[in-house]
Order: sequence, then structure tokens, then C-alpha cells
Amino acid sequence: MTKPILYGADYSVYVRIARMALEEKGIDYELVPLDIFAAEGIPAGYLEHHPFGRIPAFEHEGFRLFETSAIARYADEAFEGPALQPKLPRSRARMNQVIGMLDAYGYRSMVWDVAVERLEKETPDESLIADGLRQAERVLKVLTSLKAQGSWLLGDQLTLADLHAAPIIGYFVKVAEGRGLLAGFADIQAWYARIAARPSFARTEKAG
Ligand SMILES: N[C@@H](CCC(=O)N[C@@H](CS)C(=O)NCC(=O)O)C(=O)O
Repeated sequence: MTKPILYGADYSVYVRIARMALEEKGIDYELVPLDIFAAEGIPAGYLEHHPFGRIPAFEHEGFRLFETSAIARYADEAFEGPALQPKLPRSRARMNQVIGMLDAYGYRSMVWDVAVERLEKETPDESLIADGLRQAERVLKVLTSLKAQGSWLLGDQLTLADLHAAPIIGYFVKVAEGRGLLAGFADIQAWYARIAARPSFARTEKAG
């Protein structure tokens, strides 16, 4: 079997989600650097991999995919290694719900409106950050209510929900406001400490 290829950059939250799934499965993959924010623009030909010009994109023996959730599910289902999706329909639905919620309501508020705004802007938009924190608080509240008993979000099995949430929350806690808010959600804070201690998290940390 030839190595799957993932196109992306190590600064990207979504690339990290896909990489964590590949790492947790023990899949030997190649990360082809693709800087979506490069001053010279998106490299010629990349739109054939991702028509919307985002990262990551994935390729395995001629089979191309984009959308991180599809990549992660393919990695789980097409390769050997520990199962990253529950078998029971309700647990699986819960996993999909958590992933969908993070995509729809968590990523923008936690990563862009709070962390990127605080870290990257010379004059951060404080009202955007305040709105982002309010939304992030709701996400953490709901995550707390959805979390099953056990080490991981779905219980004792590490699943794609954990691997989806970790890079988003990992970006959020780069800033003091993110760390402060997370500290008010003890279960999720403890879960985050566990997932952040996994080799898959360390190996996908942005270099430098
Ligand atoms: N729905 C996409 C989202 C991917 C995404 O938004 N990636 C970001 C990097 S974390 C990106 O490429 N942003 C470039 C842009 O917004 O132009 C997925 O699940 O893969």
C-alpha cells in the first residue's frame, strides 16, 4: 500500500485534526506542505485537490478527498488500527453531533474570533472577542452536558470527537481568555489535559 498524502500546514486546526486521526491509527502518511495564506496565493493546481481552496486535502492511491471529517472517517475505516468510532448507533450519533457542533459553533468563535484576533491583530476587535467568548462558553457548556463518563468525550473509547475537539480547544487556550474560560469547566479541562498528553497531540504541534 502506498503512503496516503495529506496536503496542509502545521498551523492549521483542521489539518491537525486529520493528522491526529492518522497518527492515532498508526498510519504512515506524508504531509505535503501547503500554505493556504501564502503571499503569492494558493499554488497552481491545488484547486484540483480542494475546489474551495482550503486545507487539508487528502489522497490515497489515486483516491482524493477533502473535508476533514470525511478524511478522518476514511482513515478510521480503510486502515488497520484502533477503532476511532463507536459501534452503537447512539454513541456514534453523539460523536457526529459533537463534531458538527464544533464545526458550526466552536471553530469560528474559539479559533478566529478569540485566539487569532487576540494573537495576530495589532488592534484586536474587543467586541468580536467578547462575542466569541460568549459563544465559546455556550460550546463548553454543551460539551460538558454531552460528555459521557470516562476519560474521553464518548466514554472509555477515544473517538474522532476527541480528535476534532482537541486542536480547536488547543488553539483557544493559547490565549489567557481561553484558558480562563476553560478553567470554569472542570470536566472539559481535565479531558483536555488527557488528550493534550497523547503522543498524537505532541507530534502534530506546530513547529517553532
Ligand atoms: N470544512 C473544512 C474546513 C477547512 C478549513 O477551514 N481550513 C482552514 C485552515 S484551519 C483554511 O483552509 N482556511 C483558509 C481560508 O479560510 O481561506 C474541513 O472540514 O476541512
